[in-house]
Amino acid sequence: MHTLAGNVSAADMRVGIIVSRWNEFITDRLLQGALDELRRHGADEANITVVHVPGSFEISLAAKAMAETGTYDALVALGCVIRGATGHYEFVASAVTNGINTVTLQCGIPIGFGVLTTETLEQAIERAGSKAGNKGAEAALTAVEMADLVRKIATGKAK
Ligand code: INI
Repeated sequence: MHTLAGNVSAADMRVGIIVSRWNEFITDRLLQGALDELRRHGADEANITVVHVPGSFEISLAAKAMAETGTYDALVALGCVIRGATGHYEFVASAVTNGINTVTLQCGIPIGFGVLTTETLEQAIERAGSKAGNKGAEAALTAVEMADLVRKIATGKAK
């Protein structure tokens, strides 16, 4: 039997982070969480690139452009869409979700999904480094694990 699973070492990973400026109070905390998690898992600072986009709607295009350079092992998408604060919540939330899914499948690159879609600002705060953890950190770690797993699947080697 062969068993393959991804490790969470970021030591040799080139990671791109796309972060939205909308609700920056929240997304900056997601970014700090992601960076902290990558550092704690051995990432080399020189191998991390942070790209800022206006809103969550723009994340997918930036992710696609980064994926197409072929210079990243993993991407992390960070944004925050709050229902109470926007009439077009559903459109922005579904566009970024579907867009990221399309990029990850079409380009074959893992993308950690750290886009908060919440009812209220309070829920967003909870997920950005308070009682519900930091979804930016979780997304970064997931992206690293998946990048390692994809490598292993491609080579058929467990290490
Ligand atoms: N973008 C977000 O990331 N979060 C939001 O809550 C939000 N609201 O409230 O509208 C939002 N809108 C901007 C959108 O992502 C685009 O940047 C904009 O529509 C221009 O394309």
